[in-house]
Amino acid sequence: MRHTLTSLSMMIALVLFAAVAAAAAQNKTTLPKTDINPQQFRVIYEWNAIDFEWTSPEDREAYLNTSQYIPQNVLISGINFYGENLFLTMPRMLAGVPATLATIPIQQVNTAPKLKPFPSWADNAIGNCNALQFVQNIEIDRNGIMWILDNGRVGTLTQNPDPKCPPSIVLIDLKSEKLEMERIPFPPETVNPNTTYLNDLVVDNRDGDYAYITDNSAVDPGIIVFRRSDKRSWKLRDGKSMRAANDATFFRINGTTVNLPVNIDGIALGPQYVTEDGKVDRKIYYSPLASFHLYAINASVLQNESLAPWGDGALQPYVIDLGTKASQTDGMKMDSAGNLYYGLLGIASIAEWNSTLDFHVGQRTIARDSNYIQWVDRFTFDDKGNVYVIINRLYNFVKNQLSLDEVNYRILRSHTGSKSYVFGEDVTPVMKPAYDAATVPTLGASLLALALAHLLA
Ligand SMILES: *[C@@H]1O[C@H](CO)[C@@H](O)[C@H](O)[C@H]1NC(C)=O
Ligand SMILES: *[C@@H]1O[C@H](CO)[C@@H](O)[C@H](O)[C@H]1NC(C)=O
Ligand SMILES: *[C@@H]1O[C@H](CO)[C@@H](O)[C@H](O)[C@H]1NC(C)=O
Ligand SMILES: *[C@@H]1O[C@H](CO)[C@@H](O)[C@H](O)[C@H]1NC(C)=O
Ligand SMILES: *[C@@H]1O[C@H](CO)[C@@H](O)[C@H](O)[C@H]1NC(C)=O
Ligand SMILES: *[C@@H]1O[C@H](CO)[C@@H](O)[C@H](O)[C@H]1NC(C)=O
Ligand SMILES: CC(=O)N[C@H]1CO[C@H](CO)[C@@H](O)[C@@H]1O
Repeated sequence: MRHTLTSLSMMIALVLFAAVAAAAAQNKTTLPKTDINPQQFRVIYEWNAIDFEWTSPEDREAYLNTSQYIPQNVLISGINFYGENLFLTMPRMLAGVPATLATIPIQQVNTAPKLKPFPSWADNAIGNCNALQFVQNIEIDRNGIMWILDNGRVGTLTQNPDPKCPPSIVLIDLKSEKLEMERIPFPPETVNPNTTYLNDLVVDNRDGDYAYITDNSAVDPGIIVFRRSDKRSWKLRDGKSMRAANDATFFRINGTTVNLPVNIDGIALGPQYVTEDGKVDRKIYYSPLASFHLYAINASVLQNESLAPWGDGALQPYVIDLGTKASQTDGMKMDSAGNLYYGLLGIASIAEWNSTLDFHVGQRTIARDSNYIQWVDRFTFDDKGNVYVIINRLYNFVKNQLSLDEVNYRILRSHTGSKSYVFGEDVTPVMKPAYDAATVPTLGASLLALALAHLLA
């Protein structure tokens, strides 16, 4: 056995003071040393290759025989948490991925658990448009609704990507026994099934439930907004902040260099706040994979459907460039207090930003280790104050240089005391009267004075 419990519980010694200086040296981003509050990440699961809970051993053999299961082609990418389980996504970038969504127990039973397709094997059947085809990421909202992004198109890393089914949002009520899937296809005029790449999403449980979805399509990147109450969707574009930046497409990791000119990718949602005019708003944060910048935009702007027909540039007046990071980032996640967790791919690090502080000074590296932190893909929180991180060596996967003799996938965990942004506090708008409030007291007072004057007369 490669994986002993000793190696499992071994702490990664990766708290860094030196890394902060190194990160700062890469750019002008200053990370204040005094702010460092080290968090320790542990490896809780690790796999050389992903295997599944099969109906029978013959089933596994049949899948292997027919190349419906090719172990080196199964990459874990997304992660989420609900109840007793972690949910993992396996995007079908190559052939031989038998299921695209699966669970493992959150309670550790062994170090490399087999994945159980979710909701079932049948619900993961390729070519059946009532089943899941290509899932890169999911979100689970505060009401226990799972929001699944199904891109519909499989084989995205092959010569002939195949749009098997329409790109869709699939909803499952995790509180129900039956776990029925409600599939809501995107209209092709909003989301082109031949070119879209539904990458990641955040869910905003206000005013009819919104999802803000990153589409890192190579030809038409943007943010797709979906409103659950009336199932409407629209797409908003901004080339400047949503396309890959020329100076950020190369990734040098663990001796390997890859060129990934990938557009808008990670997305996060900030806490609710009251605006100057008394309304409630939130900030959406995003970054292309190939970019050193973090961008933000007000949710109220994305909710404005009438901006969609304006095309590229419509969002430009509203996009805020918060500044640069020390390296590129794939996934990111915000907690309910507005702390953003994100990876810094080129420097094998995990970083945190308290969004109440200026981005230039508020970032800090919380973990760095070139052996264990090899491509931070996605994050999630559980209900006990832990943050989980998927590490998947994506650079090896896309270069087809995976070795099944090594650990390729890990899940790290750290106790931070935080919970997901979906459980953030609800704030109420400040009610303001329709008339000019400032003049009313004056008017009232003078009327009263007038009345008194009459009484006294
Ligand atoms: C460093 O920061 C400058 C100014 O913010 C920015 O123009 C540049 O692209 C950044 N470069 C890197 C490598 O982060
Ligand atoms: C898989 O292939 C082997 C070798 O051809 C064969 O012996 C075996 O019966 C096959 N198994 C199944 C379940 O089809
Ligand atoms: C997608 O490609 C198919 C086949 O080439 C074509 O018939 C269809 O019109 C395309 N859809 C869109 C929305 O471009
Ligand atoms: C939506 O955008 C349009 C076009 O810029 C603008 O006229 C309108 O006021 C906006 N609506 C809201 C509710 O912000
Ligand atoms: C976004 O919201 C903030 C806070 O309410 C406000 O100050 C800012 O003007 C808004 N930005 C845009 C571009 O609407
Ligand atoms: C974030 O910064 C604010 C303002 O400095 C501070 O009150 C808050 O405690 C910080 N949050 C965390 C989790 O450090
Ligand atoms: C060149 C290089 O850094 N290679 C390392 C890649 O990662 C493996 C596993 O952590 C190391 O053993 C190599 O030394």
